[in-house]
Amino acid sequence: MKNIAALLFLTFLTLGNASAQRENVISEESKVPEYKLPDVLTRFNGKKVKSEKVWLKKQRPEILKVFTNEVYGKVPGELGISDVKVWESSEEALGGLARRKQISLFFDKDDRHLEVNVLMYLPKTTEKVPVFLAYNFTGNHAVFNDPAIRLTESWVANNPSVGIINNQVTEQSRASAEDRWPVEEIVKAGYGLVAIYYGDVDPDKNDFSDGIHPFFYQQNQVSPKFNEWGSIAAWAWGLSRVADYLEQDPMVDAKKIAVLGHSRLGKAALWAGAADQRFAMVISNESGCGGAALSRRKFGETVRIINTSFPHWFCDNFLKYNDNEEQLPVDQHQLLALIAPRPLYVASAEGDKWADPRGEFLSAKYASAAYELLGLEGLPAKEMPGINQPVMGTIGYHIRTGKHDLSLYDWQQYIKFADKHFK
Ligand code: GTR
Repeated sequence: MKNIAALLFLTFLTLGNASAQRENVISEESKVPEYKLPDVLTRFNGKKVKSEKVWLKKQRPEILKVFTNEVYGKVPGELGISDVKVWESSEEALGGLARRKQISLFFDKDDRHLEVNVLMYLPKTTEKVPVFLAYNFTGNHAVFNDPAIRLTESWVANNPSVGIINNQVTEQSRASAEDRWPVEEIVKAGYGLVAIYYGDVDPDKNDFSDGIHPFFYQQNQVSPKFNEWGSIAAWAWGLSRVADYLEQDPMVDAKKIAVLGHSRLGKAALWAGAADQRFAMVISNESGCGGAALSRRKFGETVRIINTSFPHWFCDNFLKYNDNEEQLPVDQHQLLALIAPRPLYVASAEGDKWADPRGEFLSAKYASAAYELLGLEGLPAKEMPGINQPVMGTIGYHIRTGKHDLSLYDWQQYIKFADKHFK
């Protein structure tokens, strides 16, 4: 029952505002316009990138700057963790299989305070463990059926069918997203799961008076400047702050953090991985437009559609590219190239046309040039692999059967990919 309710809610989220604009949406390959992608190894001044040094010192920073100013927006200042509170820890989670730890990270500036709750399940070993770090959509209590998990007190989008009323969760909300988080499999495979709720950092609504954004406002400022961060960059910033904490946690191997996200949170994971090279692995689960998918294909969700449905996700400069993707100095394969040389996994689903699976695959394929320049195998597939036939080089990719979701199958591939690169 809970699952059906959660599915209806997600369908609502996905169809939401965008449905009105879907009439002209491209959903057949034959309708994709001709397009020319910027080459990953050609600089904006036209010169070719031929060495690792030029990639690292020139091309990578230049591409990063364009994504910062034109797409996601720059973080306007610095703010570290003011305080850490440990709520509880237990050696008896999952029937004694795992450690559970719940902490809060506090951020303070002037009279503003922000609290980010972190839930961790870790394998019980004396060694530091590699972890998957991932945002969830409705709070940590939704991730796993464990009465010890604190209910989030943050604003959450209403969904009465899982007990979210007046933007507050209730006991009924517990474990409502458990299908997405195979905690036991993750822990048994030797990985920790570090779960955070994205709304702790910035509630997902077109309102810049809440979350982290106002911490950096100058006098009388009420929203970020045209080249400053939208919500995706704020969520990415939050992932980096959690990484700051993980670097101090004696149980975690902070050199092995795989940052993972589904859908809009996949966009945030990719941007976090691009902007912060401490993330040793990046996993994009069906991140689509503004994530792994190529914008110039205009297949499924387009720049105009996403900017209209979610005006708060990107920086205001990104509006210039509504129906004007060709003028974007970059495309999303260059975002993926920014992850090099670190392992990157891009996943699609057959039933998730909105996210343009082929555009996600091609993006991963064209990002490979950066990996190859650095002496690594990029994506070991020239053509799109068949359904449920994952490929794994330093870039991994799969398209699975099923709908837009984060499934056990997806996790099984991510665990294999982590085994390949972390063990
Ligand atoms: C959709 C949006 C997508 C994707 C998805 C999600 O409505 O169009 O870009 O982010 O939401 O996050 O579930």
